[in-house]
Amino acid sequence: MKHLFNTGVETIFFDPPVTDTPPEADAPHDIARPMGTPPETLDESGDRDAPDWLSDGLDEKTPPGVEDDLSPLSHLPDEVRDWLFELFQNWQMDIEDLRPEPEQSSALLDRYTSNAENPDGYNIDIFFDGPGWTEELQRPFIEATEIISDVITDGVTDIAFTDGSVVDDIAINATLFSQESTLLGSAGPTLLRNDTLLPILAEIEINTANPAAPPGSELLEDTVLHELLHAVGLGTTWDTQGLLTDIGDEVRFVGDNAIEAYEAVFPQIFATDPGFGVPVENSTGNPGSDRGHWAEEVFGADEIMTPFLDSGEENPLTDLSIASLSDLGYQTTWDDMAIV
Ligand SMILES: [Ca+2]
Ligand SMILES: [Ca+2]
Ligand SMILES: [Ca+2]
Ligand SMILES: [Ca+2]
Ligand SMILES: [Zn+2]
Repeated sequence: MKHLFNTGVETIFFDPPVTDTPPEADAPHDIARPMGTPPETLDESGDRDAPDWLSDGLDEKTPPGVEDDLSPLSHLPDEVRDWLFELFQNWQMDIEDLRPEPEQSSALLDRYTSNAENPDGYNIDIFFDGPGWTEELQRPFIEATEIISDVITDGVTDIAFTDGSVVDDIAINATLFSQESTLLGSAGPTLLRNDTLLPILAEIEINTANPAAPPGSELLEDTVLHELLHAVGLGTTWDTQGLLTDIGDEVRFVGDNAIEAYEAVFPQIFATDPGFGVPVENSTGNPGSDRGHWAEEVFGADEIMTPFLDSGEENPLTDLSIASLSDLGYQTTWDDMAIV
């Protein structure tokens, strides 16, 4: 497990739009962000508090028995409200004029839970932390968490912290940063379940100043999905789970489901591959990219979990990645297909 700590938090780079050229073997290190903490596992006693972003976020929920006052004037001081009502009565003003613009109301979220209508499913609780959030930036997170809740079909064990916070399946802290560079983002679990090694907590950071991936762009959407997949363990807990094999300089993913999907989704590549297992990236020289992605040289723009995302390409989430989630221990749509 000498590389155990390399995949805790990863970094991905954007390759220039004129691609087809393989990415630089030595990705420039000055655009790599400092690596975060490697994932820890919860100890047997489970004896720890939740991080502040989680417990604070939960505290913001309406306490039991207190109803939200949804009156459009409820946020105003009493005397202002009285004055407005007086105006309304005297001048027969339309109450609609006093309502805040719908756009400005509260579409901006502090927190979002995917697949909320099905608590038995895999629910991602994402906390939008720190400055800079807009609806446009939250939208791809909502979409990507719903995609993952669709492909991971069952929930996993609940985890209770000593301060009372409970994580149903996973809680993710999402922040933004702004760095005019080719960096897209980074993500990884920070706490794993001690038995299954499935993530309890994760962090994700997205760069909003990459000129190739501005807010609203498809590349940023792909980035968010890519990073969220890392947050649930894809690429980030492979080593921890013993799913990688080294053959010389080559690294292969040896989970049964992913190997089956490799043959099913990429038959031509599979047929000419003399090696065993799915080719894993090990040539970027960046500890955030190596050992935590499918090989760029092999899968190019045909898989979202390669270390470089391609502008103007679909960068699809394929059954290869979904099957690898089964190898981590999730129940997925790949299992459902395999049963048939
Ligand atoms: Ca659940
Ligand atoms: Ca659960
Ligand atoms: Ca790629
Ligand atoms: Ca895409
Ligand atoms: Zn990545």
